[in-house]
Amino acid sequence: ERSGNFNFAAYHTLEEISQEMDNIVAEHPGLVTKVNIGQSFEKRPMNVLKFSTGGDKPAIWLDAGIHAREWVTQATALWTANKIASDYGSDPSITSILDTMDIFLLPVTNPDGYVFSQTKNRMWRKTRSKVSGSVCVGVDPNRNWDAGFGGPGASNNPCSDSYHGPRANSEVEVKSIVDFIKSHGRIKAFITLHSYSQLLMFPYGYTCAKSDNFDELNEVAQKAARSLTGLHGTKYKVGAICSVIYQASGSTIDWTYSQGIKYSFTFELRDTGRYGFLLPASQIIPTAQETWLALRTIMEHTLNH
Ligand code: ING
Ligand code: ZN
Repeated sequence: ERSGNFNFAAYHTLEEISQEMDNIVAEHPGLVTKVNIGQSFEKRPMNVLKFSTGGDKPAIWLDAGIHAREWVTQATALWTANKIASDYGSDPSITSILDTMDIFLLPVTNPDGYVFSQTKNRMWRKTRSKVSGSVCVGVDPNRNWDAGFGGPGASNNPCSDSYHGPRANSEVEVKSIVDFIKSHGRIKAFITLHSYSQLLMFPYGYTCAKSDNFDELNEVAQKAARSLTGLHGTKYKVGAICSVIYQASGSTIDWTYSQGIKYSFTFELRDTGRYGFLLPASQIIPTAQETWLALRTIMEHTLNH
């Protein structure tokens, strides 16, 4: 199947997503490559698309699907990959971003959970790792990072959907990203996609203290949300994780921020609860289109700072 025939307005199996990633690579040689950063608990590959015009440049990271059931995020990430690959060279914004920076895009951060949510339990959120001493399976990978690990807003009960795990980085999916980010060393922006609630957030989550560049992050995020809203009228709330939703420790962007990645953001995509995680497939493309305008705003700001 060619990328030109891929139906972005449908939810796909992990295998179909992997196949489409290969198609995007095949259709854009010299721009897109596939980088394996590790494997999941159940030994599925964690494949990242690298968009690069050559060499190793400072980079932007974008991931989706750390929570299995948030299907619009994996779908949006794949649409975005195709958008970046197709429009490089014709869209001035994408072109100037990629002339100076690389983009790394991981569409399915939690492949085991995604397969489980497709085949066994649509509402699955966590990883599928075995927890010793418990009948319950899986760890919340958005509580497993080494930033305020085990603090408020995470559970020590293995049966909870926000179980933080036995120790920071216990989840191989988290550890694989940690190792990649550390060894790369020049990630300038880190953006992670969740759903749902229509929020654009930045650090911190583990504490309600203000981050060093709070004013700058707030300004960028407000601008990004305005451009998103401009397309279809979708309204977003913007702010620090702790004030916009709740205190949550061990989450992704608190760790990336602690590593010096100043532009660390988390989206909660559509909707606000009418369909929730079961967002109709007819909303994938409009969601991806509007989200792209916000992503682009953040990337352009990163490029210019
Ligand atoms: N909500 C997020 C959660 O993990 C969140 C909210 C995002 C918390 C970023 C901390 C950091 O609870 C969903 N829907 O996953
Ligand atoms: Zn989530």
